[in-house]
Amino acid sequence: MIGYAFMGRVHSQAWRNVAAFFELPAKPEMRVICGRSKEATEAAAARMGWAEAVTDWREVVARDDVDIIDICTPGDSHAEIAIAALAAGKHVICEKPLANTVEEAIRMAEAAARGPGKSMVAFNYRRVPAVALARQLVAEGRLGEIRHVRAQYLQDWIVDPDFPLVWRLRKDKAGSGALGDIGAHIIDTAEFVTGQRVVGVTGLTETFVKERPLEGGSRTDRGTVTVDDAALFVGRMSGGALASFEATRFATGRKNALRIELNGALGSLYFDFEAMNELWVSDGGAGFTRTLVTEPEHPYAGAWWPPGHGLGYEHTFTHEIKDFLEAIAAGADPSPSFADGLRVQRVLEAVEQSNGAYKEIP
Ligand code: 4PW
Repeated sequence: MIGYAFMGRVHSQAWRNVAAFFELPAKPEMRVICGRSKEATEAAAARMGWAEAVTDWREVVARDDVDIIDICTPGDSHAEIAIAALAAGKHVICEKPLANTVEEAIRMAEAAARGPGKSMVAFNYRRVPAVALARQLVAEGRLGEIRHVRAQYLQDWIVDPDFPLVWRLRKDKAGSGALGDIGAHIIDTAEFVTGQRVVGVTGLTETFVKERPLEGGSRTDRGTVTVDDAALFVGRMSGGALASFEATRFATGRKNALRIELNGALGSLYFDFEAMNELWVSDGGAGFTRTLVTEPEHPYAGAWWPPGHGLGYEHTFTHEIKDFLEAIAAGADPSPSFADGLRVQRVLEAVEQSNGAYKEIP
């Protein structure tokens, strides 16, 4: 694993626990974790269950006793690490968004297509049982032809103008702001649940707080925010649906509200990650009915607790690692692929470039 911060921690717990809950074709061994600070990486290895800690990712990629590379670094290093790992014959799982630019994502998708290693981009919300169930209902035709996709990802962790200029607020590290960090998730969720692709978009982005305190500096020591705080865009899906997307870190009171609502000719469904064990479905009659997605026959749910006991954010990563390992063992292509990640990247770029199509109302 390369990286040990937020994503490193949540991926680590997935690698640690996956074989305890799922029957797997092979049991992962947590061989080595890599980070820039020796001391912090050693502490992370001890805490999270990695056998060794190193500070040079090239050393990890070159090792014969490593089969899989898990990239949990900021976006500016995804392309270099993933392409080197694939060239060394490793399987690669990479955090989202796949890259910081379309050009990088193209090179990553090309490297993935060359193989022989398998690769996956970590859009973990596909592995929420309720989201996977939503996809099943759409595929079974329960909603009929889909007319509307309404997707939102609402957070509020940077509402305070004195929140520091962390890497997620720097274009050189993160590529974009709310757009790529959380907008990428709702693009993928919309495509996954509907089975349709986003084929065109127009959108707006805004940076509300233009300068923030530098990390580790005083409150008066401020730097420029180089990414968007919020992004709104509308688009068309390949099956004819109209879609709207909203990604913001300024939705005061909303912590991690990834929401999607679909309206079809026969019915609708609604999901909100802040109540992630629930799926709301309407057959077109009076309102929506709640399904608690914790029954053994629901996607992934049978491996865990008795009905009603519920799952959390971390389980989505365990499901992701399980699916990745199964695909590798079967010689199949994991999903979502780097090619899927590239497509999302193209949507993000199109949103950023589309401001020209916006007409101001006098
Ligand atoms: O991938 C997303 C992150 O980059 C996460 O799921 C939530 O939003 C938590 O942090 C950001």
